[in-house]
Amino acid sequence: MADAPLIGIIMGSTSDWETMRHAADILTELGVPHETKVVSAHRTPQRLYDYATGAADRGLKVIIAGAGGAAHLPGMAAAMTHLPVLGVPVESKTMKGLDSLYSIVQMPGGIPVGTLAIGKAGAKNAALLGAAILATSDEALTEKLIAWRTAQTDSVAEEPA
Ligand code: RP5
Repeated sequence: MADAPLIGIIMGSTSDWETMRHAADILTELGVPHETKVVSAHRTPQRLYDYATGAADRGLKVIIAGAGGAAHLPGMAAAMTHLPVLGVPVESKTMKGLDSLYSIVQMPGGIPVGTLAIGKAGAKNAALLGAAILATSDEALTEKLIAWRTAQTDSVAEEPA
C-alpha cells in the first residue's frame, strides 16, 4: 500500500493543474507522499468543507492550495483547519494573476495563508516550503532537501550558453 499522504495539493479547477503539477513534481522528486484534488471554493463548497475539516484527522500535515481569479480557496481552507496552508496564485488570463495574488495574500490577521509567487515558481516553492516544514521533524527528508538544493547549485552554469 502506498504511504498515506502528508501534503495535500488542492486546486480550484482542473485548469490549474498545468501550474500545480509543478508542486506535485517536486514532492515526487523528494519522495514526499502527497495527494492532488480539485476542490473549488465556489463550485464545490461542500467538497471544500469536507476536505479542510477532515485534513488533519486523515494525517495531512500541510495543505498547498492553488487558485486563480477570485481565489478564495486557500483562505477558506485555512479558515477550516489548523494545518499550515500555502497559497499559490494561479496566473489568470485577464489580470496575469495579480487578482489571484491579491485575493490570497490579503488575509485578515488570525487566519494565515503563506502566499507564494504567481504561477509555476509559486507552485514549485510551495512544495519546497511544504517539504521544509515536514523536514523540521524528519532527518531523512532534511538530507533529501539539502541534496536537492546542492544539485540545483551545481547545475548553475558559470557562463551563459
Ligand atoms: C478558479 O477559477 C480556479 O482556481 C481557476 O484558476 C479559475 C478558472 O477556472 P475555470 O473556469 O478554468 O474552471 O476558481
